[in-house]
Amino acid sequence: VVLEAELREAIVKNELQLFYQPQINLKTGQVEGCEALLRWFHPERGMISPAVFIPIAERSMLIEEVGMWVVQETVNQIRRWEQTPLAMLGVSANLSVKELASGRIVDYLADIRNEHPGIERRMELEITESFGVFSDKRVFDALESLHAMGYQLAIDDFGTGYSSLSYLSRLPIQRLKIDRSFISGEDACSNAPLIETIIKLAHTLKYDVVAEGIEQLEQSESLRKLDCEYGQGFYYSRPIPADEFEVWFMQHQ
Ligand code: G
Ligand code: G
Ligand code: NA
Ligand code: MN
Repeated sequence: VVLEAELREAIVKNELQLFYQPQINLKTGQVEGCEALLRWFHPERGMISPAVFIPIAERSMLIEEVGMWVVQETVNQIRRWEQTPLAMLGVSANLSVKELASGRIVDYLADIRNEHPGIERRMELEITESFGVFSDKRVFDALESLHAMGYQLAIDDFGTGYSSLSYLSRLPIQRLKIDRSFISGEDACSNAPLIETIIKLAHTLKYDVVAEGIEQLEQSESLRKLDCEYGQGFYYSRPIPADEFEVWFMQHQ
């Protein structure tokens, strides 16, 4: 309860910040996008992970405030990168299914698109797969609306949730992100046939694949051989602040 009240304050007091992690085209080695990952710099407790405070925000409508802040800041960053070499990057923001179910974020993203024409082609929205969420009609309708507006949609942490194949094939999405536990987890080696199957499944459904959690060159090479389109992970870069990301980007080119 304390943390929830403090989080509400944190938005106003500017304690939230987005970090960015590059997404690499595995065929060309080029950076084609980045994922925005939320950080909370608490004046006394230091940096708090979204893994800690997002679940707290999700227990109340506070998640809507957080989500709208994330969307606005992602747009601001895209605009700041206009007229720079980073202008071609797609930027992914994470959205909680709790927000999609309430629908307010959908209206917000409609307004954003009116205010910033074309922004929907630069912005991708990542939604984490979790038990049964895509069978919730409100969530499905929200995804349909965002898709109709032209936003790119991705299912995050794929393989750890339980989305049924029948729903998966009907989602208006463009990408699946394979959860990092398959790539860099303890069982990563024995997972190779599973990863291959996930990639084939995604391609059958006409979705692109992003592999998360790439920590070694060999992992990126085996994924490329399996026709995985994109990769993300500590091997390329950890999530870093925008200014550091710009430096990293210029050196990577
Ligand atoms: O960056 P990493 O530890 O730091 O992220 C931890 C978890 O928090 C991940 O599951 C990630 O998807 C989630 N997360 C990161 N940023 C955001 C965000 O802006 N919104 C939501 N809803 N989740 C986020
Ligand atoms: O749930 P989501 O996929 O959005 O979470 C991203 C999380 O994964 C962040 O916490 C980010 O810091 C973390 N992450 C990104 N790349 C790697 C990696 O190569 N290895 C590990 N262990 N974690 C990673
Ligand atoms: Na994500
Ligand atoms: Mn993920």
